[in-house]
Amino acid sequence: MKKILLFILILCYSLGNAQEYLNNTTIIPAPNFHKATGDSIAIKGQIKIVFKNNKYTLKELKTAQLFESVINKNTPKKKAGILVQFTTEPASAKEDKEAYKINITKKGIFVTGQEQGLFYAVQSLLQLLPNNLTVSSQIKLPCVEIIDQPRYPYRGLHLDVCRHFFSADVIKDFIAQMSYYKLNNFHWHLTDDQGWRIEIKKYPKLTEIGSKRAQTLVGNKFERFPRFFDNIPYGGYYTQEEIKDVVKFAEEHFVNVIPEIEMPGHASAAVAAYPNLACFPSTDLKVIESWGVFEDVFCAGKEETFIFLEDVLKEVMTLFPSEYIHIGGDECPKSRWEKCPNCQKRIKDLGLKNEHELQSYFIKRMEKFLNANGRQIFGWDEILEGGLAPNAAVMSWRGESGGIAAARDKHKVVMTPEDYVYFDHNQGYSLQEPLSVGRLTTVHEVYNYNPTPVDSLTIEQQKYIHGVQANIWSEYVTSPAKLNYMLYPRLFPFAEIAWTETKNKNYPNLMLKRFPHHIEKLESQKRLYKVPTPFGIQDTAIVASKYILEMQPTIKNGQIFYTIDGYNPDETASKYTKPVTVYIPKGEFRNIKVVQISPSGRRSSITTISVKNSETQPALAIKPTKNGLKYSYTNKLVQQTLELDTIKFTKSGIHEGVIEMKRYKSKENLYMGLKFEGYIYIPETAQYELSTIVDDGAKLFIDNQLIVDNDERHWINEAFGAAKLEKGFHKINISYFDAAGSSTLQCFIRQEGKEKQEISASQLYYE
Ligand code: NAG
Repeated sequence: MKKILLFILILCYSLGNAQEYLNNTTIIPAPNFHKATGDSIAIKGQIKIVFKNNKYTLKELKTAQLFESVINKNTPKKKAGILVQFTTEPASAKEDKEAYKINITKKGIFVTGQEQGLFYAVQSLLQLLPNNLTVSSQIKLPCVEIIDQPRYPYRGLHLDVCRHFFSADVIKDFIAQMSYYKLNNFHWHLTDDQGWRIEIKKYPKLTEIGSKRAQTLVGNKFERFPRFFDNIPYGGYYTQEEIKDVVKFAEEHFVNVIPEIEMPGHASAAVAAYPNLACFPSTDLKVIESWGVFEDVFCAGKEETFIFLEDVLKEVMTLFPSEYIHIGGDECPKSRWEKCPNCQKRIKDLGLKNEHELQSYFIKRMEKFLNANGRQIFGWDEILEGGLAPNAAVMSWRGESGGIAAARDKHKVVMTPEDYVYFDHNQGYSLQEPLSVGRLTTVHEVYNYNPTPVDSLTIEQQKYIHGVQANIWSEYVTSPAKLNYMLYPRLFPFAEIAWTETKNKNYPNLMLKRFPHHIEKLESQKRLYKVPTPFGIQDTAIVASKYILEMQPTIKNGQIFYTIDGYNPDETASKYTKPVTVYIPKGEFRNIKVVQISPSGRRSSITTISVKNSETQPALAIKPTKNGLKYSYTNKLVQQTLELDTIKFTKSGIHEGVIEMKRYKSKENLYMGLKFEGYIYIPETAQYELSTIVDDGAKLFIDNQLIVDNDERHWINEAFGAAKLEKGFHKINISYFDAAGSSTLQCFIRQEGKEKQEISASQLYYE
């Protein structure tokens, strides 16, 4: 009995502890064990780190000096009188080389780990220091015990430098930022249709011709705003010297650099430089000036293609020590191969079934070459089509299905699904965001993503999930400032899902304790970031007679303002200091709008909470049909129609974004469609313009009449339609088709002469 009691006591203690244990930390990603005593230690002067038994490597010494220099720069020029001791551990196959321990007591700071572990320990120590250090009488550190190691061995960030180029200095800064948040793989996307960015000595035209384009598309691929070309030549590439320097810098930060040389698709820049590598050589081949998928790919029939690529990879291997080389493999149209006599001959000679098998042949051949040189390949999940190369590792970007299939097949997998970890997507409603590729990926969505698909894989298969990677594609990322904006703050939840065990994640703690600390640091560095929305609210629509507005800032000294008059809030609006009750008289509705403003005057997206009391419908309400709002999907491959669950709109508001038909993932098939039916309320009889943005095709019907047709164009596009609509309810019906397996549909409406509005979750009502 006593034992049971004791067990219950321990259980209660540890459960309580699990929630509380992070309260005092400022570390991102959250350490996997963290215990604070509540005391602190004051560093009142200069420190000198001692290595136990005087054992250390040069890298370990550098790590120690990094910490020393930050402390000693900011403390008086006298001895601190505390012990700072590093204990180095020799590399061992048993222990995780990235693990570390920190013990801060009243006596001093004690750190243990192998080379990389020590480096991460110092990143944690740096994050425990107050921001805005200046020389003062002392620096305080909390007394804590930390025992930490990563959940995944692969924690990556990808950057596309082809659509827009970033200098070697920007790349180094990017890598330094990564390592501060304990990310360890930088995937450098070096070649694409819009530019070849790596010097290859044997093929100088790759950079002479391939790194330059005549002009660039301004504005979006779709026609929300006018689109035009800027008529300004654009270019840039890294010399081999610069690359060596970046790789060395990354090594010092324990970041492995994985170069990507795209093949067989996304190769327009290469074939513009060397037209003989295309199926149909022509002087018309040029470096592409807009975005999308293009048809002139590497010819898979000619031997010279393979000779060229092997030569390129030989030089790449001398520059990058990484075990893995990324060979791309995504989005390769087969239209040229279908007509190319060389490709068709190869298909025939090898007895291949089709062009997919030809692509598979291509990848396998490149893998063989790289394997023979002691390297392994990474490819996007399209490399599964037509048969996976024997040792290839897969990056699953079109949802998780590719990764699941590869893991079941015992291949290494890195999860990088576009729905959760594409940092080129919007961070808020598109009309409040700078131009981007579209879609919506919020901090909350990133944080909720679990890279291991526990329901689809056995424990044994789960071991093949090596980690997770966030991708930044740069079609619309035109400057280093915008790069930071897209990265922050999403990097924070991302680092945590990559490092911290699921059971140790704590969303309120991240948002309320650690976001403010790290965002303050960004402010002090004058680094651009997206201001997060306050904690506790989200875009939603509910039916009620009163609403209690209760929220907390997610940035230090963040001010929150709100309106109930429908206007967008700014500093002139009501300032939020404590919970506010908003009453809604019968028959009326209120749109409560909230904004958070940083001390430097930067602002978050506006959150809208629509509350209605009674049956009166506000403008643009979408009401469920008799059976609720229905989503169904058709599966193009097997020609069947399945009905999904009726979507119910609950108080918490299950939809954060636009009428989202993303989030539905077809597990096995890549082609799918979705249908949506409901009613839209039109407040005034007038002429309306409607539009939809989707990747790839959509049709919007009002009262059974086709109004908007996006066609089945590939790539995100916006299509328009117009209709005269009478005041009152109209049936709205949208169906869409998506080739990649997951997508977002956005719908807009504009009354003639008025502002365009997104038909969004805040206009969706449930009964
Ligand atoms: C995909 C493309 C990429 C593009 C991006 C935009 C992959 C693997 N391929 O269509 O070239 O820049 O998405 O989000 O992501």
